[in-house]
Amino acid sequence: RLSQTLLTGLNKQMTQEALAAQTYLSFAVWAADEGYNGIANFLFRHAGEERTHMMKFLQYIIERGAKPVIEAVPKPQSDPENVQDCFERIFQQEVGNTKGVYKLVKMSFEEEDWATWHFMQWFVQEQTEEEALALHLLDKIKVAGGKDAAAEALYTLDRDLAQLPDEV
Ligand code: OFO
Repeated sequence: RLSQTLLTGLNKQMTQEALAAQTYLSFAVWAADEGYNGIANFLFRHAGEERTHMMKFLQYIIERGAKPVIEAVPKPQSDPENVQDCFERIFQQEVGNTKGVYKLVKMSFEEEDWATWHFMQWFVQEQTEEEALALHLLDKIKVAGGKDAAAEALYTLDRDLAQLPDEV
């Protein structure tokens, strides 16, 4: 059975994933409003991924015979200043989420709860991919001129992000 400490930790991370989904959602709305429909599309899809992560935690807690608690989700951040700021904040959010994931890996290791340790490995891999993707996009934006990127470069990025393949 899950210990109370691990249950609290997993539940907290579940809420964190819900917050990540809300942040992607609110940034997607911002991008759509600014006319970046490809970026908005990418962010909307990613909001869906984060919700899937939230559900993974929820289902795992149930599977282990415990009861998840659906908490209030904090308000997402205010709108980004520009496209570079948008992806910088996304990267920071992913870094924060990775810290939460690592904490759970450490806790499950210390408790010798190998089921939870194993469950968390998927998230370790996922966070590596998500941080790499956010960094890759940030590099692209920086090469294009950062916050002063030319309209043409942003147009290309916007078009590319509309086509980026989905992954869950
Ligand atoms: Fe849930 O993977 Fe990003 O945060």
